[in-house]
Amino acid sequence: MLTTNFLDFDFSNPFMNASGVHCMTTNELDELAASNAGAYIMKSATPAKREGNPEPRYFDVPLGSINSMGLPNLGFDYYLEYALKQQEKTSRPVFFSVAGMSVAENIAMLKKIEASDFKGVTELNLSCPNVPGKPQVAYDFELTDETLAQVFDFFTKPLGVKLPPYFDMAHFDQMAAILNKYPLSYVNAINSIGNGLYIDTDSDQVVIKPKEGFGGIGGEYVKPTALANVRAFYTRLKPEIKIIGTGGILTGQDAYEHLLCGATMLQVGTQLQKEGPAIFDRLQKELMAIMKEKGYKTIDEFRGKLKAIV
Ligand code: RRO
Repeated sequence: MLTTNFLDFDFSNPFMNASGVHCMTTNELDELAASNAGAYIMKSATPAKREGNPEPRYFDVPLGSINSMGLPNLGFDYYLEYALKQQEKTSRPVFFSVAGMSVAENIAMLKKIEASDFKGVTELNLSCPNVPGKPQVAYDFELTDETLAQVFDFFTKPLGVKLPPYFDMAHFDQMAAILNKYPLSYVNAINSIGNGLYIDTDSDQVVIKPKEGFGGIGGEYVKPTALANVRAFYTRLKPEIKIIGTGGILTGQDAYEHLLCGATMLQVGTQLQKEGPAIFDRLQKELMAIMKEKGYKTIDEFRGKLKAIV
């Protein structure tokens, strides 16, 4: 049984797409809605439609992927309209990702969500690594604090934040202390590891065009960093703030590890891009096989129960 209670809703299973993958158009979103994913999230929206960076801007590599999409999306209104239409058909909440290019843009979009009939979950993406000249918000602790202070002045619907990976215990401590000040519903760890470089030595060339080949890394490469971030926040955040684990989930085993670290929902990016929405059937089968072998009937029996060596 993979049923997962998250923000007072029972999802049939914890698996979702990671924002950005298979969720830009209503066509792709309809495919996710029809798949066996427990839930799905839409592409991060900006107030107006954006073309994003020049192509090629996404490249699959043997151990993962590199991308510098640059936030291409069809604009806030497109996604709001889709979500409002979907919620008429099902009680399962839609996840709405917003990624403004400034605090003012984020506040403007969140005010529209607050004022609308949207009944789903909102994810504030503070970690896009790919917009030239715009550093990731969540690497600026003061800006993150200031943004959340402004948001929670008026926002009352369920809200989570998408974080970039952190690599230092002091940063886990500092970011957790900021997040714990607010009535956040969840944190989603991690976004891609920003500004990696993949090289093709047949051509001695980079593989994506924007930013001279620098881009966000996902897939197998990032699992240990993702697990560390899930665990670090699970052990530091107040229990009301749940964790979505994202990064390096290719198999049921990877999913099991994220859950052991404390994740409640699980998002799949690179491997969904490689395999398509049928991946959700495979992941569920593989996770259930592991649980059966270990004698677990529900995820709650082992969530967060990672052991230290004593
Ligand atoms: O669109 C992108 O370039 C992008 C975004 Br907004 C993000 O949050 N993470 C990522 O790897 N790419």
